[in-house]
Amino acid sequence: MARKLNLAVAQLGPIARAESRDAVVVRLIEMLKEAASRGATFVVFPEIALTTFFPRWFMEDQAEVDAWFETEMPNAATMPLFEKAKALGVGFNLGYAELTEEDGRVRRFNTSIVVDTKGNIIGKYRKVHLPGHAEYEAYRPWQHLEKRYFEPGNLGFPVYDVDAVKIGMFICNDRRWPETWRVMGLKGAELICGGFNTPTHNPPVPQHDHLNSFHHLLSMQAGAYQNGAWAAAAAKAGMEEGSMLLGHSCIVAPTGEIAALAVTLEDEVITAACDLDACAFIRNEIFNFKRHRQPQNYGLIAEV
Ligand code: ING
Repeated sequence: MARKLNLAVAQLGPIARAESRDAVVVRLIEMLKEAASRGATFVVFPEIALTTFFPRWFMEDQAEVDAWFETEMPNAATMPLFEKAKALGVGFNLGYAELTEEDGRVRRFNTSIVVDTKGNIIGKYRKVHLPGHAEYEAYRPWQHLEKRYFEPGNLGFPVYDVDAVKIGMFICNDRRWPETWRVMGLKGAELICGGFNTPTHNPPVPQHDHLNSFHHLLSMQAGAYQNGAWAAAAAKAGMEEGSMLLGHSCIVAPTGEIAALAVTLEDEVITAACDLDACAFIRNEIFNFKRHRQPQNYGLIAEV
């Protein structure tokens, strides 16, 4: 009997700067219900899913910056989502901006969590690869200040057992880095998932704007295939406060084939019946790490 995971990806359309977390959570719950109606038991939500993508603005007042962060999870705004998911028996992956205190100091991360079908937070990931810049750059039509507002993640690339499925997370830019995928592949991830906010115009290299979707899908399909894992990415899509964000939320099979693809730039649920046993055809043969890898040649990859 094949081990099946009925998986959904919930793509968000634009979130206005003034849109409240409560209003966004209503949208998330609508998609959660749609996913459950199609039999999904796990839903992938976008990166920084509760608010607009605030790193597009230069802010100097720390209180103004911190208003975009969550200091606890769940909290008043997200509790309805956790409760509805538990009631429907659906787990989920959710991205948000995390403000916390660790080692005696305030820390700020671009974070995501995996929650099981009973509403328990099983694990957390903090975005390792922060794109963009830390200071105001006047030439840009919008900023991309993740290096200003977040620290690089300090949790590595964990893989968690979520209702008996091995799930690892990336966040946005992480998906472009093969190291992200390989670490989780080596840990036996069966599903590698996460959200993204990808402007279709990248000011430093506009020559590649027309390749935006290609690079996104190339990264997802390569990562899935080269590690024999199912992969899923949830976009925050559409024209958000003047910045057109890529859609193409997707579910990719361990073969690298696209199993589901979003076709709008709005709130949209895509689903796939993921045969987790399909990972084995890749993991036991072409990418049988034990039999084929030669790590004594790879040291340079992990050097600082
Ligand atoms: N966003 C983008 C991403 O890596 C980016 C940054 C935009 C990279 C356009 C390349 C081109 O998908 C985030 N949030 O990481």
